[in-house]
Amino acid sequence: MLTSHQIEQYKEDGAVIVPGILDAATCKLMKDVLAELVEGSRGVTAHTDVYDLEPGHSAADPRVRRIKKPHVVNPVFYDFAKSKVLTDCLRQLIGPSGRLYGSKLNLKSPGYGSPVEWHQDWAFYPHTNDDVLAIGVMLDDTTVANGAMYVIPGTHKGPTFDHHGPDGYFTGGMDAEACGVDFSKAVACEGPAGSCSFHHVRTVHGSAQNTSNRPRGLLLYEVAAGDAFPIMGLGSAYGNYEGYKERLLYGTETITPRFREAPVRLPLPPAKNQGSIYENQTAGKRYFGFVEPPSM
Ligand SMILES: O=C(O)CCC(=O)C(=O)O
Repeated sequence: MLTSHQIEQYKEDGAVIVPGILDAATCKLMKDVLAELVEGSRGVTAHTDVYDLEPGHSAADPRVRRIKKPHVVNPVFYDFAKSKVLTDCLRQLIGPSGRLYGSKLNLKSPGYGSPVEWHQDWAFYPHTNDDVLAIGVMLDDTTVANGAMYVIPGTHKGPTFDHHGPDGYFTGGMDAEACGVDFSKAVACEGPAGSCSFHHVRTVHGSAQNTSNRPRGLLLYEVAAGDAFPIMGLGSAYGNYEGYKERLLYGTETITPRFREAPVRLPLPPAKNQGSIYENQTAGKRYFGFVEPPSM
């Protein structure tokens, strides 16, 4: 359970970091599964439904940027999303029911793990109300050096920023110069392995390249209140209504969405570079530096 101080911080800042949520045994299991998955990526040469690859990936030197939908790939990831320790926290932050909209496991390998440009998740998946958040489960000790995610406190109460390029297409990234956000206020979500960050769906966030010699694994669960309905429809996240119902993590199902006003910009026309946020953002401007990794 979260303390009243932690709940207050989430409401005020749009993010809170809570240590000690993922137990060491489950963390090890997840990392073992992850190591096997990375090993398996030697057999692929392009992005797949499971792998998003770093530039320079090869069979000899496998470089995975993201495991897509880990909750589908191995039950250890779905089971933890449904665990009491997480759903107790979710109840306190988004209310009496919650649904897993999606999951992803972003790896930042030592030396080259890619940055993620500033964005709001809300720009990708607006809902009928904004009781929607992402949980970042830290699988490694996480600091600025190995690419901790940054959040800009208070931005969840402000506008929904433009995530489109000059040609009008969605890029999934903000123009850091034009948007007027004060990035000097960024707070790094640091913590020992097993810590979780909870960030509001409208909170501006991003992260730099990992230039350290330590990995940074961040398992992200995107969770919407059970009565927050995705404005873009069920298709891309759930497939269909059966899939939608199956992803209720806790609470009671409803077909009565709750509406609460929040500024929305649709992610349309869709990004020219499809596949993942990394691909979408290649069409936009860069804020975080990126040093091309040496290939083997
Ligand atoms: O991996 C990170 O540091 C940030 C991830 C993120 O914001 C995303 O994948 O949408």
